Amino acid sequence: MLSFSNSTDAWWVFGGDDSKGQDKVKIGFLVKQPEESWFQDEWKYAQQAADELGFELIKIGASSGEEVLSAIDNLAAQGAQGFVICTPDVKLGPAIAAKAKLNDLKLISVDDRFVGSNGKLMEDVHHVGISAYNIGKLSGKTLAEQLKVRGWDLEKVGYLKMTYDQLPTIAERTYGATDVLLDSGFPEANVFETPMRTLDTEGSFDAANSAITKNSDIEHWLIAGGNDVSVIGAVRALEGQGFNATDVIGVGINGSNFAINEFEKDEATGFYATIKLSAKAHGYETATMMYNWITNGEEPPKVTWTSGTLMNRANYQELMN
Ligand code: FCA
Repeated sequence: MLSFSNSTDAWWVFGGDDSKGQDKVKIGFLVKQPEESWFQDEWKYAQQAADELGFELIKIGASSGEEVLSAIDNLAAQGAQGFVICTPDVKLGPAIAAKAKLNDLKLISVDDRFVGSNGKLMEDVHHVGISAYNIGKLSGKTLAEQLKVRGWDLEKVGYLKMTYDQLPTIAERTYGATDVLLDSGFPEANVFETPMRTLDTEGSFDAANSAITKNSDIEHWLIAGGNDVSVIGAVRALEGQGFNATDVIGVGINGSNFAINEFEKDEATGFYATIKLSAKAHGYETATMMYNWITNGEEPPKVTWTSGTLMNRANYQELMN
């Protein structure tokens, strides 16, 4: 019993079972930076799970504590049974967990693990995250190998370590990269700690700009950061000061559209490679875990760690799907 409405270009279903709509499983998926392509990918894959399993996915961008807490109330009011969240601030963990409990909503954190009021990770909240230190090491290994290929005089090479230490998963990534680079013989004196005020391209651009200006004797640059935007901003800052692909090796993490855009440019940029993470595991699988938990009482593992793969101009097309 379907009728088509020309005016809205939509299909309307009549005579359906009303109670069905109410019984439908509803799952929220909250992300801290909806403008970042990583989170758009997570949503895309979560939606794929929703379409396959027949639940309703409620996507919410929440970039402050206030937004997160009111979104949780809102989900409860809409009759959702659970949500997956990448929080805008890991210290909101206790407040988010309390609000979820109060509203009888199941909770899985993704990407950024909650930190309790005692400063420790909240291990009782189910979590899916990346093996941050190991992924950072892969980024450092890539930098070290490419540095050898270039054969630069190490005295003239600066390393922009783009940091954002308030987020543990990001800190572990940059530490992993730096440890491998130093182990490979890179001089400690040429490591430039470059703290970003915000975890986005602008934050990276601003932080890198001041580091580059202060070190005008440097001729070649390496860049590592916790994610792609942390490296892309620095690549743009270096371009602005006359350094291009021949003198810059930047390695990001995420491997979503921001990185692909770099690889698709006709001319190579200083964004040499990225470590591609599995947005599918973080979107499709977290949403599926939540669905199985709600519908079959199947509790997900307390913690799941995912890995990454090196992606560059040579293999990105193959790895895209
Ligand atoms: C954090 C970062 C994202 C992504 C994710 C796996 O949330 O901010 O860019 O790397 O971890």
